[in-house]
Amino acid sequence: MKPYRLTSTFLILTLVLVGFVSCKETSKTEMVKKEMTSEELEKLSKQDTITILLNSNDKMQFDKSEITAFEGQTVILTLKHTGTMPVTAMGHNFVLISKGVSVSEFAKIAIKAKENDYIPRDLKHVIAHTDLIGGGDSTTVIFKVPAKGTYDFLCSFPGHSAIMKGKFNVK
Ligand SMILES: [Cu+2]
Repeated sequence: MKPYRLTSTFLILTLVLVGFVSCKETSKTEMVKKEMTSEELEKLSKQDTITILLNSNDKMQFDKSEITAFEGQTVILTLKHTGTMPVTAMGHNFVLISKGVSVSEFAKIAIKAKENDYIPRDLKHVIAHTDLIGGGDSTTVIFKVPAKGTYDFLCSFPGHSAIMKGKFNVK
């Protein structure tokens, strides 16, 4: 019985280790700043509708720091929270803000709108936003791409926009 038990203990240990390693591997949603090739941009510019998947995690990160779209296109943006933490502790949203306001200025306004999931009732600075979600959830927003230029996007959950922000480039 002894060698059998030893083998099964070893097997369980190995399984736990493998599980741990693969778990670590999948939770790696690091920031990827990938430049688009001219062919990719060309292809993108011809689409009426573009779909974007933006991942977020328990480490307070988006997986994109830059999004590119073309004026007049319709964007179907899905925000996914790949973590497990609840919305009250690690809530995320995607907010695309207008040019007249900076990320830090907007964050200061948004923090006062807790009752509205950190979206100010006055939407004058908001071009588009998703719902606020917790781990395991996803949410989609559909919006028209604004005029050419560079816009900012952020997560308006308190304290997150210092890291969770990026550029929305309209060509
Ligand atoms: Cu967030």
